Amino acid sequence: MKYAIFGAATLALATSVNAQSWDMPTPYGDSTFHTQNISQFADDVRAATDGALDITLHSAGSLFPHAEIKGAVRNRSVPMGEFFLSRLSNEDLAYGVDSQPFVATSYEQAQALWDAQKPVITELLAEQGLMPLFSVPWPAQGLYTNGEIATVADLNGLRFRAYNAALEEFATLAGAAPVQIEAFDIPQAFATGQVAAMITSPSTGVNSTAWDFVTHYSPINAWVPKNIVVVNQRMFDGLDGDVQTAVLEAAAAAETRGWEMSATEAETMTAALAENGIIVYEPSAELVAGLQEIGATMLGSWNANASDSAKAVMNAYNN
Ligand code: PCA
Repeated sequence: MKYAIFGAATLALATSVNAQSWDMPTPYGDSTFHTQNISQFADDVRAATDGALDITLHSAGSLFPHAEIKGAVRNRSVPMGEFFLSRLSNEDLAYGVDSQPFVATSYEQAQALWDAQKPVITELLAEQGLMPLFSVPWPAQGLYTNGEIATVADLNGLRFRAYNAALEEFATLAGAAPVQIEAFDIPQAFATGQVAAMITSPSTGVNSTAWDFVTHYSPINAWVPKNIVVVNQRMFDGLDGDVQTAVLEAAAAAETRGWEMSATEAETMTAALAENGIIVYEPSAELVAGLQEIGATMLGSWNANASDSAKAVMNAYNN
């Protein structure tokens, strides 16, 4: 048996002198545009390196649960991985700026925020031996409920699906009851009555067939949160120079392509929600005012708790 394994390894080495297989976990499912984008990234790397670096995607949290992906890359259980950037806000609020309501609400603002955030979080991640490769936003986040929501008071007491600390705070301030659920588990959570409302993108709404469990959607567009793909620096440094270049070039292409895919999805997936019977309505002025008030409260506590790094991001963004 030992000999058989040795034989297979020798054969693989013979094919390409330094051929490497890398596993890459993501929490999101195969139909998610982010997953399609990183799948293209893996294809690009494979093609550009003649198969010397073969990245295998493990979607929907199949290799590591979302909460463990960053740590798995850090301790080199896997060389690279994707996760929701603002989930790291418990380490430093610099990671969470994109999930603060009404700070950056359009793609243009999201891009300016990423420009401000990138150097700061690159430094923070470097302290953990991690290097960001690319970051791509979800479409702006909207409100899914049963029945129309006219004011914040209508959210009172609703069991509300959350995906990070900021959304949990938002739901709590709206008088709702937040429950943390991974994107992939949304249909199940609604079907079993764990939750009755959520804020997420039109993409995730469509990917989870939201029309099966809610009737209404309002594009409140209060924030544009991002995924990030990181690589373990030591693993990256161990690659041949031309392979490193191929990875960085494919990463830059993936970031550009991902932002374009996201903008397209904002349109097409909102239309798909309506086509599948969901009533899409503009939020009332009163609802927007109530949500903005929650955003202002959250920004107050964010400012009170922000590290120097977090403040540096916000200052760079605002100036
Ligand atoms: N979809 C992911 C993160 C933000 C989004 O639009 C989710 O709902 O978990």
